[in-house]
Amino acid sequence: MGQIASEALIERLAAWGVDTVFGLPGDGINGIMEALRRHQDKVRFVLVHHEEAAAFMATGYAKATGKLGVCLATSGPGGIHLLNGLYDAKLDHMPVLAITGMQETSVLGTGYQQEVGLDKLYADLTEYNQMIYNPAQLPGVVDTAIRTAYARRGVAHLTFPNDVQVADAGADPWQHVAPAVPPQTSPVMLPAPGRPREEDLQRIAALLNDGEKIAILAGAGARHAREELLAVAETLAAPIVKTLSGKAVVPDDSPYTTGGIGLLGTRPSEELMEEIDTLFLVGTNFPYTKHLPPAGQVRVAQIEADPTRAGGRVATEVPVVGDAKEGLAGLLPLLKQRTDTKFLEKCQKQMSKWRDRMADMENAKRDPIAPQYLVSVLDELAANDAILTCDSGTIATWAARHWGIRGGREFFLSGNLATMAPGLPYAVGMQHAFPGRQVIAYVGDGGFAMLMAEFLTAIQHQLPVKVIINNNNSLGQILWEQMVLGYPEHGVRYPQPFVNFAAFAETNGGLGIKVERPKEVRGAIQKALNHRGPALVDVNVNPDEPPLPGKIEYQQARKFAEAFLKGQPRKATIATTLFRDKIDQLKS
Ligand SMILES: Cc1ncc(C[n+]2csc(CCOP(=O)(O)OP(=O)(O)O)c2C)c(N)n1
Ligand SMILES: [Mg+2]
Repeated sequence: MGQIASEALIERLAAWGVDTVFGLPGDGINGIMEALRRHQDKVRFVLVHHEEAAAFMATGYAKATGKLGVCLATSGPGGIHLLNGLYDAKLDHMPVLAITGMQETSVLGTGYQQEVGLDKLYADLTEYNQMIYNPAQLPGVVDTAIRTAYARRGVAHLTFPNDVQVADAGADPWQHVAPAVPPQTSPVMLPAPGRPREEDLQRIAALLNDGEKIAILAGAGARHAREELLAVAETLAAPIVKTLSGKAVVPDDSPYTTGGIGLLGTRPSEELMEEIDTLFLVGTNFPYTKHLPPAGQVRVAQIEADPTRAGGRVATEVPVVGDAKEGLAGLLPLLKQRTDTKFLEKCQKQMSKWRDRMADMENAKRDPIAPQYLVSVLDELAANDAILTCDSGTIATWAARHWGIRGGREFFLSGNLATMAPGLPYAVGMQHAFPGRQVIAYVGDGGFAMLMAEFLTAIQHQLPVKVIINNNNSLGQILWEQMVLGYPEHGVRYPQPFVNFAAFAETNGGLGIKVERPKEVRGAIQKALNHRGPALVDVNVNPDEPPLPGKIEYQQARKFAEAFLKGQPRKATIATTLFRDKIDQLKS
């Protein structure tokens, strides 16, 4: 049996260290599937239920391992389904290779069945985007695609017409005119030198050494620089504020952090931004600049890996291009040890008050179950190196505030695309990468329902993924957003009764536990975490629990009150939550 061209693709993937491809077959990729079958000892194919999930799995795999994530979908609809997951990779700067099928070259342009110009469709998405017209392009363009995904930290796309997929490997059907063929290269990607120039480090040091009240804002780009970040914070006596994607950069119980920022952040982080004279951005492209001090109020220095993003969010006096870890290590000996620690101590005091306030909300006696209590139990019982994945929604607020990073714990969500539904597929992808680690998807009922079939993927691949559902029977986040605009909620609650996701898990061979009362929470979570296979705990939580900002502005509270006055449903139950105090304050 002679080799087919698709085998050159799979062999190149293996040479680059790819061991897993997430995808779903179709008549547009039968040749590629055959190549995967022939090389299953080198590259495993993970059969999923929805291509969007395959793209999230590849993205999650890349987020957790730093390695290339790969997904595969058929021509037309399969390629269309990949899009949302791939945009998550693009927006969070993850190296992902998407492979799609395409109609045979002989019918392209004839409006053939399922003919969708995926290369054109992906134009806005990709860093590298290429149709394979000729087997002679292989394996060279595969190398270029992978190298580009790594180098530009984004999505590369190769689309293969059916006839090219099954052509003889090495077939070279046309006369050559060009003086070169695409070369096969060494499957090695060397990251650019990460240490900033010495003169740039001197300039940052000068700026920071001049500061009185300094804060560090750290993002996902500093995830590998924990030790250096803490050492710099100690030297500068500066609190570290964390973006949501950067939650795992330093432990939440560190005396040097005031936790998150933005709507989901902490009050101390919000308040210190009003007080500082110097801001040091490390590995972050934090987009919500409304939560940062206004231009002119502070001096800003930055270490950022991507030159196109350095200095791009706020007026930055010293933007420096380089790797966070190497940059901070280089900076450390240039910094003066600050002896005045008053500002840091003030932040620490406020943080201690904030932690008490959060602990109050984790009250086990609140019934219906408080979402904060649910996460606090998960936080207490999960392993010290657990990975938590999360969806966009109120869950992100609860996780940001009540899931504690300690030890080797990690936290992942769709940072910049902020899409619903990646939590479960991320967990599946990450569990493939780390079979022995506790991987937990903490998701909303809305997001889970979108891609819930991937729980079947976990069962079928015997992945011990744990799913904890914050089931408020609504699109909770939007409900509160509508009210913050001053509008009574509309079209955001699912009709009663609450869906029973546990029954779905249980019927299909997973462990499924439905929880309705606070006293059942702890036992259920413990049982799920101890379970050797996939487990799901579906918890009915209080649907009227608002994810309040750390610091409520007068305007926000006023809009809430307006929504109440305009006929917000379920006023009474909403008002019996902690928000009641604020409404009372407004009335008086
Ligand atoms: C694909 C997608 N659709 C819609 C939205 C807008 N959106 C953001 S959060 C949210 C509600 C999510 O509901 P659920 O998963 O149940 O979480 P909850 O907010 O209730 O905790 C919606 C609709 C989005 N971010 N992504
Ligand atoms: Mg919900």
